[in-house]
Amino acid sequence: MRTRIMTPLLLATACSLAAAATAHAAEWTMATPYGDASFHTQNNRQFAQDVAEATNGELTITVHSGGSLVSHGEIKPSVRRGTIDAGEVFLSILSNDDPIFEVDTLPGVAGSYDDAFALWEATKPMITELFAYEGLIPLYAIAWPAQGIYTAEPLTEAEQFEGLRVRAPNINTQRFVSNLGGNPTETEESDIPTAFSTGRVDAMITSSSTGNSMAAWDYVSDYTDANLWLPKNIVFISQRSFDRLDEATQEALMEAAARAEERGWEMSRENNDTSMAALEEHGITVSQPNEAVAAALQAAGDELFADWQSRADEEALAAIENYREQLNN
Ligand code: PCA
Repeated sequence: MRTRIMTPLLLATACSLAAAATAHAAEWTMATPYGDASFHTQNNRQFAQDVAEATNGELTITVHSGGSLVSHGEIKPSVRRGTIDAGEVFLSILSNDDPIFEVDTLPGVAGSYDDAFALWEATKPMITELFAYEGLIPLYAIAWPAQGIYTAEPLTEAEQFEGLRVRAPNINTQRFVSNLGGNPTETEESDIPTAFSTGRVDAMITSSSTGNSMAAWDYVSDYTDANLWLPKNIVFISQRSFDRLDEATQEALMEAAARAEERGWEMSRENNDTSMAALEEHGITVSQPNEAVAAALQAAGDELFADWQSRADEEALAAIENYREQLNN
């Protein structure tokens, strides 16, 4: 019987092969502002696991949640610079770069999951092109459940918005609050508990999902399910990081991304159901806006849309037109 003892030469070859394999495997970092309780983060972790499995460890992605690695506003610049390889942001925080990024926070455009997905499909080419200018590749975008209003009292009259300090997740929602007569404050999701406990805000606009993961019942008593809009998160990577991967790994990554998008929209729907139930279980009164409140929301929304139209360029306006035509067919 031959022994398995390696000659020095064989040993050297084996070692250098192992070294080559190690040098080859890519280790990526991904930053998200959302915490571990968020279905978006859970989906991202599943995506990372799928990628590692599909590539036999050739590409591993470590997801840093809750803004622990990079703050929300710094995520896109960091991926652009190559400090990190991948990131997730609330798409509409990019509205200063281009108004197309905030179409999913406009009332009356897409008020259901199906419409929100159609809106994503209609705007994806333009968004992909804008990201490409910055050396970025979008991987997937996923809607949050519809946005509603959390208050510490039942919301029965439009006048209640006067002077109300309302936490909002982006500039557009802040404009909406101002149109209603309220005082908006932009606050990151992870800072919601502090904003309430230090008395900085009285109310907030967000989804059932964030209300649930941030334990809204500790601060407010009512959720007005106003179905304002279904805003999205977008996950993207650095083109440079992508180009360093071999073709098979690139393909596996894109396939896992397509699956993550499909799974994410499903998770969002399910999360809306479980979150609504959790809000009620914890004593939050969930209701639809009454006529007076609905009329005020509509008026504030119309103003918001008109303002967006005045800022949007022809390509963005055409994307919305296209989307509306497709809905009608
Ligand atoms: N949750 C995030 C974005 C929209 C949502 O539903 C937030 O409120 O910050």
